Amino acid sequence: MSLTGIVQLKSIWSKALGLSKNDSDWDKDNFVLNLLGIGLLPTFQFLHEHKPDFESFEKWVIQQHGMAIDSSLVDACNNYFVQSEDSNNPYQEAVLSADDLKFWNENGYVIVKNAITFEDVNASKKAIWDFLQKEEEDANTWYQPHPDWQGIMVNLYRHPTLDSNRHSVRIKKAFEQIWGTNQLVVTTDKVGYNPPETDSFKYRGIGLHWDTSLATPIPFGVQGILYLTDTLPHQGALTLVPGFHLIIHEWLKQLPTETNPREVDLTTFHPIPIAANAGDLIIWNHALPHGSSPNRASLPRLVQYLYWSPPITQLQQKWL
Ligand SMILES: O=C(O)CCC(=O)C(=O)O
Repeated sequence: MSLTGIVQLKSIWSKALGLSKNDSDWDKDNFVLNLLGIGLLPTFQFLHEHKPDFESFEKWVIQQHGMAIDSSLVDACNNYFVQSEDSNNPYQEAVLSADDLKFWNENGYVIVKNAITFEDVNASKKAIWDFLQKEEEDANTWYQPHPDWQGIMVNLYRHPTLDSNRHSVRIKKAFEQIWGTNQLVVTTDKVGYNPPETDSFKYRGIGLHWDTSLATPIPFGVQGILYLTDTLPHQGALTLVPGFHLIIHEWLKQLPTETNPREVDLTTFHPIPIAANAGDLIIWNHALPHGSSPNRASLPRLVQYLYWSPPITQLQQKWL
């Protein structure tokens, strides 16, 4: 008898522990773990580290979610629907203007200005600085290693203010406008820390890439990044190729069969760094080549990764 009653947890647990070879329904795993507010990556990290029996795993899931999981949430997890929202929210008005949506369609990205408040920016930055045991005002601490700082990513997933950012009504509304539905679930993803390069510290991110399979047709999908520091173009800004979503299928078709699209030099397509302010959210179409960039400014870049998408999205099963 399962402690939580959430059917998909058994499959998640058995896959992570190598007890099942079935890896076909990771979209359902993702949905259930995001709906629970736990997230796929932290869960797999826990399972790989602790190799718990199923009961201990379920106890951990319950703990992550407070002391009990509401039965309506269990139903939503089992039936792949999103629980209804509070419809009395003043921010339910459109967040993206007609011009924003036109820009989005043409360029494949859009900036949501002031997606979270100044207070939430400060609380989020403090959460990251504290977690990393570094001081914003003391550059001597910026480069000290931390086990959960890998590349430009920081394995901090859950924190009250980061959770609250995920559920910002302005952010949710912007994604609703893009997807054309309010039946969406938010990812529980990492945060990012990218300090300025020095003589002894070099940028540790990766270049332009895609996080989706390039098997065609590429289903529509989005990604998002919330800037927590004002970010200049040369301050490690997100860099992407505007408009590439409009040509990607043609581009892939004309590549010689032996060419790996992920190894093609895309600089000829004029990638641009996206400068924006602390509290701004950038949403991009996942068909755009994108990546972070070296920080050649004087202050670190702090970010939170998050996006909303429908519970079960159509994905190419084959990774190309
Ligand atoms: O941190 C960034 O600017 C880019 C992040 C990225 O490449 C990703 O989310 O896939």
